[in-house]
Amino acid sequence: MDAHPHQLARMLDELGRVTDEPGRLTRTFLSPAMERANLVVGGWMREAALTVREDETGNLIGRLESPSPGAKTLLMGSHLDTVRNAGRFDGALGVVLPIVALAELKQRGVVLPFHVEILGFSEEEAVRFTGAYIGSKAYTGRLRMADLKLRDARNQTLLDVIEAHAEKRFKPPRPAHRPSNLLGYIEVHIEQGPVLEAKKLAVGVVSTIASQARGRLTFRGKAGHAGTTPMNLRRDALAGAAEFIVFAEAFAGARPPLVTTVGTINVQAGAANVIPGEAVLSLDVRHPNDAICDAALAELVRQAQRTARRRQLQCEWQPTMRHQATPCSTVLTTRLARSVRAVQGKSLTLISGAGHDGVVMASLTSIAMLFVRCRDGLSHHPDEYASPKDLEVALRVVVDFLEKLSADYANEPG
Ligand code: HGY
Ligand code: MN
Ligand code: MN
Repeated sequence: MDAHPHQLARMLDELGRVTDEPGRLTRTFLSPAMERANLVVGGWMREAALTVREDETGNLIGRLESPSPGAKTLLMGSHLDTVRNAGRFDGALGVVLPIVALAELKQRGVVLPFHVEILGFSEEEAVRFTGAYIGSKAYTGRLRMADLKLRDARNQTLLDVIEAHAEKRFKPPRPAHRPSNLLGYIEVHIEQGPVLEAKKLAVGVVSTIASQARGRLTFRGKAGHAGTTPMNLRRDALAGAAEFIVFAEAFAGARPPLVTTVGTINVQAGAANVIPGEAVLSLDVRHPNDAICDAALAELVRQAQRTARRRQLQCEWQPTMRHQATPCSTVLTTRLARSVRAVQGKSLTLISGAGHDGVVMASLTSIAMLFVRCRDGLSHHPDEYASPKDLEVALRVVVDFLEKLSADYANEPG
């Protein structure tokens, strides 16, 4: 793995071609493409002299032992799964960049005084199973029996899928490390937003990962014949859902930086000549502040119920995910910002509207995030793009961070 400036870009291009869906990038939990991705990234980890293992939930774990056995461990990583028709940087960047950084330090003969573990989490995007963060929850010992009952579109439970993959019985694992043995977790990720581009900066650091609530809203009415049922006698579930979707958009639009998204809708009977008897939609609500996120969600659900009553529909809300706003560690983020300034001249601190594995890793250790500019702030889209130049800046920052951390650690390993 040569430290060619475009090496990182080329690796992400290659990994971006590992997909479950020919013609577009989709990798979902424990899918064939995820297995191939683990083989490709695991090979790069081995080239960088890491030992490589995969845990029962498909997390890829590369470890570089320091010569001092009693040393602490620095964790770095992100997720290797993707949304449907994804970009090639979301998640993958945070796994591949640290590998290239360690390979470069190795080439320069630098021996780190602490262990490093690079993590490729097996599921962050909640595409196959709602609830998200299966990989980092397993790694931090936060996977619960209730999670194992989640069902995918083929009605398979998470437990079935894990046991079929692991070819043995599975129960939620304990944390991979004791907090006292860890130096922290660093996640490099594209910003997936417009701020760095607007500020003409390649990289920045994250203060907080926004509060996030997700769930399912079901509107139930009465199916009927599209040709013979007068409009005033209908109880059209999809029309009720549509009225709610427009309300939710306007509600958030009037309250920035609140954001609400209806990303999926499932209509029954789903035929052109049948009045929809049921419409099930996903609702994703986010805000940097937990209380405002909670209040907004409550008002949106109340509005859905008011709309349903007026249209003689039923309406049911089922929460599927709730993550509080997650502050990054000031100490670790200050260290990271110091390296950003050393490489870029100045740093910028921003809030992450996107969720990240750091939300879960924060339950185990201090976290810090390095954001990398992406064109037009576009993500969760095949045109997602971070330039080789910006990738190189991020790589320089991480190498500088590791060098400075080793110098400090060597003096006070405590
Ligand atoms: O939805 C998110 O914020 C992340 O991309 N999973
Ligand atoms: Mn994502
Ligand atoms: Mn991501």
